[in-house]
Amino acid sequence: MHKKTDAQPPEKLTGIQTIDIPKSAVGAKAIKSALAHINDEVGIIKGIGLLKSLNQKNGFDCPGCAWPDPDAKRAFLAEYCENGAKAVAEEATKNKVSPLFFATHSVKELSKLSDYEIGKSGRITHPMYLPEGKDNYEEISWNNAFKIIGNELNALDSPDEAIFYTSGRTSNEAAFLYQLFVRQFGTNNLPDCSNMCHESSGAALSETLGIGKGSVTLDDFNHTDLVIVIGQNPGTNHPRMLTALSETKKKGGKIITINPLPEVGLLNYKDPQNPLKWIGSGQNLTDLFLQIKINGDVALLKVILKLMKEKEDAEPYSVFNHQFIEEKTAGLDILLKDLDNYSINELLPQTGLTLAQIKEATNLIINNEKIIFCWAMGLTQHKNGVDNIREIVNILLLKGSIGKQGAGTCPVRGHSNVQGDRTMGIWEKPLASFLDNLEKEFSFKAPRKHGFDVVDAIEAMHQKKAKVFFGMGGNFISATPDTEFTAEALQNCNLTVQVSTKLNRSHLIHGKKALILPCLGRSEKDFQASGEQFISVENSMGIVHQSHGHLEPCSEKLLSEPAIVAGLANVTLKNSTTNWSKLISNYDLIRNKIEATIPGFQNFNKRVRVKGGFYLPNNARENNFEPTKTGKANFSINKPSEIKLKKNHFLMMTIRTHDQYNTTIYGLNDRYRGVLNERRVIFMNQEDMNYLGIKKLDLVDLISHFNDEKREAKGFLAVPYNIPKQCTATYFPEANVLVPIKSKADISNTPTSKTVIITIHKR
Ligand SMILES: Nc1nc2c(c(=O)[nH]1)N[C@H]1C(S)=C(S)[C@@H](COP(=O)(O)OP(=O)(O)OC[C@H]3O[C@@H](n4cnc5c(=O)[nH]c(N)nc54)[C@H](O)[C@@H]3O)O[C@H]1N2
Ligand SMILES: Nc1nc2c(c(=O)[nH]1)N[C@H]1C(S)=C(S)[C@@H](COP(=O)(O)OP(=O)(O)OC[C@H]3O[C@@H](n4cnc5c(=O)[nH]c(N)nc54)[C@H](O)[C@@H]3O)O[C@H]1N2
Ligand SMILES: [Mo]
Repeated sequence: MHKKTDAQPPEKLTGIQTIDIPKSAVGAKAIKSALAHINDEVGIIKGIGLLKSLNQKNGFDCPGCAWPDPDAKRAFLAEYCENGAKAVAEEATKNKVSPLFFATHSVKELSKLSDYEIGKSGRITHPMYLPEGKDNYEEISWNNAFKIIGNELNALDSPDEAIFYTSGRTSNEAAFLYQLFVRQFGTNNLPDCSNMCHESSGAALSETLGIGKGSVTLDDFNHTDLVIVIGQNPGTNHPRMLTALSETKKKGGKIITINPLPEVGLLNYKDPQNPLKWIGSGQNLTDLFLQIKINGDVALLKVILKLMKEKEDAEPYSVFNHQFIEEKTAGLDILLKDLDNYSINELLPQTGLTLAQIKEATNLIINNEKIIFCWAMGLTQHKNGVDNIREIVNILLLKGSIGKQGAGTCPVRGHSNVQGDRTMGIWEKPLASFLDNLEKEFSFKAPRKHGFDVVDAIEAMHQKKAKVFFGMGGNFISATPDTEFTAEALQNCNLTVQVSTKLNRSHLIHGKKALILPCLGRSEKDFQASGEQFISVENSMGIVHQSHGHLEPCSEKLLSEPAIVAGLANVTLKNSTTNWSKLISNYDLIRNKIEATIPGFQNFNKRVRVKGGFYLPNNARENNFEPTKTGKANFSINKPSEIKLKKNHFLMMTIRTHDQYNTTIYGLNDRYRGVLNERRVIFMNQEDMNYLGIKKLDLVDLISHFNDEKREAKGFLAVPYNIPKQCTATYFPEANVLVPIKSKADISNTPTSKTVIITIHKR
């Protein structure tokens, strides 16, 4: 077992209060909470100014989630949510982390702080350098910082000894330049947060439908019969999605929710833009709630498939869309044959549901044509995460529920530009056609060998096969699994570099030498040689649009992310024929290069200037599945969970509170789950607590079990909760130390952050 180091948040408890779980989400409390965060971090006048331009067509894109904005009408001062307001407050904070701050706080001292305290320190104002053996970061000039990185990179035996990570806030323009620099340097080692996020969705959807992205648009929610929200908590993580679901309901559509937790936001909703509705009981969103056991989804979807087949066998043409299946799909026979290998009675216990409940869901699917499936991390972060999503596709294909209005796939993305970064080539497994285009446009030989994803990158650093880590945004140590193992990996590096807006733990768990490069945030103005610039992003539904910062940068020393890449390329690449300084003088020039190399960006500079942006091509949306291997939409064979829990073993999922953005902790409350002022909690079923002799708020230690390995996280308070038996929940990143590096999804290699096997030990 690893010992506890500064890589983990401190064990300190903060004084828990438990309250009744609210009956509805959003409403007046959400507005109050948003304004409180804005007031504390930014000040109310500047804050309101900011919110006014958030998600407006001439404003800036919310740095929160990737949920799309309405195509047409946008409410003044209202196209944001409580958590979007918190995200903006966090970036526009008055607090600054200056060279004086670093001079007076050593790395060791800062590591003792909680993630909440670290984040509240504020925005980083100057490039900072931690020389080997020193305790404090020191101010450094941009030129010298670039030289240090360039020297380290060029001293490597092979370009494959460097890792270039990306988090999903990076703009299209910055991402495109960044991957170009990395490939001219000579490697495809471009892991990104997607590897820990929707990689399972991308893998499943590309194979079955020929595109790794979702197929629906926002408008489809106005035309659908049935939305199934599975493994997702939009009330917290995509609050504006509740508005879309509310529209579905108003138009007579139904909603099924599949989740181990009765998440408040999905059950009842009060429209924040309609204060008259704040009083009263709100709108019930969910028609049918299936409280699934953790990782019981394939079993559930298989029972549904079997029930559909039974009905179709009994009454041919009553369930399946034969015309669609014949014209558009491949592999139905194999699917139907495979279903015979499973019996409903064997599958049921994995779900924790009754057959009657599943029949009710199946009837809704059978009796409706236009079906949308929405999902997020509750499906992707399992060993069979890819199977989860392919099984969803099987249902949609049987019904012909794709490529038509009101129907299709909706993987709800996390970071605001994570989808765009992938479109721009941030991928360790680039397509050959994309590399061909880059080679032609930029006259260089692109590396063809696939690079490391997140998990492989950690293993490579651990084995000292990789020696330089460069992070374009994000917080690698706190976002990745197996915290202590990953800390050793980073500490093995000769140099770690973080391009960041705010202080985070990845600045404190570092290589022999370390650099922090402070960059502009989304909300800030970006001036280059030709004048003020805007950037572009792609949302969850494939709309590319512009984003314009409105605030003065929090420090004169900040550079934009594209400028940082250009600075780095200029000192590192000896034979590049690319004029990096010219490209960043006017981002239109970068966009011209994107147009020249990536399909779907014709007339990019013109179309991005049209208010609201433009849709990228999407073959699945257009009912065309030619890009798959068979040229058709593919049915697939999928495996239910293989986990067999021992009697005193529990499944643990690591989830987000209502007061965090991934590793950025806005506050210590999880209002919708009735927990205030504490993050070190474990939600448990009351019967399991009785069985273990644990009472409410008893202190427990958690040990995870993987093969013969054990990992420990100490000091959590047990909270009885409405959760299926043998299922538990803790918060990320506190529990990441328990996620084994080798426990990952088949095919997508995504860490299994939602299925960790643990034992619970009362102090
Ligand atoms: N405010 C805010 N917004 C965010 C983020 C944030 O941290 N804060 N993060 C952003 C990012 S990067 C992402 S990827 C998304 C994440 O958005 P979500 O995926 O909604 O986030 P999680 O908290 O991981 O919640 C997973 C949900 O899946 C359920 N679940 C867990 N295991 C299972 C299972 O086995 N089966 C089923 N059916 N359900 C399960 C959990 O109970 C929970 O409701 O949100 C994005 N938006
Ligand atoms: N156990 C567990 N682990 C998980 C998950 C889980 O559900 N459970 N979820 C996974 C998921 S879905 C994801 S997406 C990853 C997230 O992994 P990351 O994307 O690596 O983490 P974030 O917390 O989003 O990164 C926050 C940091 O980004 C920097 N930042 C913010 N804005 C900008 C910007 O505009 N530019 C730059 N350069 N930097 C900026 C700030 O310094 C901030 O500290 O975590 C994964 N890890
Ligand atoms: Mo994510």
